[in-house]
Amino acid sequence: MADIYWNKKFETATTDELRKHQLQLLKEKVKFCYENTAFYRNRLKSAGISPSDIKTLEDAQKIPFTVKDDLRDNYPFGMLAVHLDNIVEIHASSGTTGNPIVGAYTTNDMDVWAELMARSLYATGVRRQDVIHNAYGYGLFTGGLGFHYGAQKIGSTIIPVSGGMTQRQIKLMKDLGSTVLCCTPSYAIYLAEAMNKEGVDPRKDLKLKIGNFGAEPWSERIRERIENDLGIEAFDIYGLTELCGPGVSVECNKHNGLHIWEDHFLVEIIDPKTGDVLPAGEEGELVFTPLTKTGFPLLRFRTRDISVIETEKCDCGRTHSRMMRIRGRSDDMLIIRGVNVFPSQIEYVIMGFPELAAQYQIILDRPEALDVFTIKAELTEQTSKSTQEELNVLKRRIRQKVNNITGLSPIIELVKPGEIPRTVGKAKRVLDLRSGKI
Ligand code: DLL
Repeated sequence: MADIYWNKKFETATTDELRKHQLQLLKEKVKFCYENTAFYRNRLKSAGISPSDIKTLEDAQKIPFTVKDDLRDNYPFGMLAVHLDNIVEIHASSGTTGNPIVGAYTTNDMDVWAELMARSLYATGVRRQDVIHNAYGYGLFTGGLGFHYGAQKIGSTIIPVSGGMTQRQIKLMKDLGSTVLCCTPSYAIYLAEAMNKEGVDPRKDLKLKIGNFGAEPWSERIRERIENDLGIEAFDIYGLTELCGPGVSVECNKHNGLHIWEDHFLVEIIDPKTGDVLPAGEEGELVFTPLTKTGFPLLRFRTRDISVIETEKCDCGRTHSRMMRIRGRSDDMLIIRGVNVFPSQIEYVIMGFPELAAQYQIILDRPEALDVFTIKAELTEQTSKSTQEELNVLKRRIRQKVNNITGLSPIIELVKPGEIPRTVGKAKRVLDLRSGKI
């Protein structure tokens, strides 16, 4: 049993031990932020809080939230708590608008990140003897190097293939005997399609057994497709540049949520509208306070990611709280003719149709007063040979299913296999052409 944990002491600590440990770190972190960053000193002062006011974990709720715009406004180094000389690596995520979000790491931050990635990979069954095909992008994006550092800490063999050149990726997986695939879930689907086209049977021709997928929302149905098409067990892994990159939480082989490494992160779930803290089991926005970060510390960082926290112990023996699969981002939520729709709801419907491939796009436009909502979905090779009448029936069934979930009746456009552009990194599923129109 001990063999399933990378760090048994922390992964199975009692809740009491964990909370005590968190409180100690929280007190130190608030004091550290207050003393070392003008940003937090001002924030805490204007909220009338001094570090000595933090006496319990609940006292964290007195601290104002930090939001993405705070990071953008203080770009690039305004929130550093150490001299730049102590920063040994910098990553960034592009975001959608304005300045990128920068993650700056001290040596200590790098050690913690590698430890958490090793712990995460280990929880999914990765061991020293594994060969890891790492198709996350290397560079400013935290995916490539985050997995790299974790794999090296375990002592596995890492293939830093990065994104792109899909045919070569398949050849390398075959020739080098890769046992673990790490990439975005949308790229895993793309790889599976490409293998199919080239006549490569992953079950016969490859040694893959584990997949570590994250960096974008994906659904249970995508998991089923990936597991089925690649013959592997697929794990969900979560993280963000602001906190370290991947390695904040991961699924174990029970697949009932992602264990948040609570000895390094204090997690809260809030109502995104009111900011009120919600109890376990309720859906809301994830808020994290990294407890061990030193270069770029954050207090109560609002992620905009929507999830649910469960606190009861998992059958794997790990005691840390679990976050359920990310439902979407609060800023991803689409308002279509006044109705709130998450792209994940559409994905759920599309993935339920075996007649469709796993590629789709949501297109929103407003040529006149009303929103026009179109779902473009790709047919499989087989169904692309259907008659127009069969396709019309299929369209009606898809429209009905979307209507059952959202109350909206989109235009369904069915396109030939391969017509929707593929991405090697995060998928772009929504095309919103409405901005600036009426
Ligand atoms: O995407 C870090 C990462 C790399 C995680 C590789 C997992 C694997 P950012 O580019 O800063 O960092 O984007 C972070 O991506 O706030 C979520 O909205 C989304 N995201 C990350 N992991 C998941 C996941 C990396 N497992 C943003 N499920 C986050 C759903 C995810 N969304």
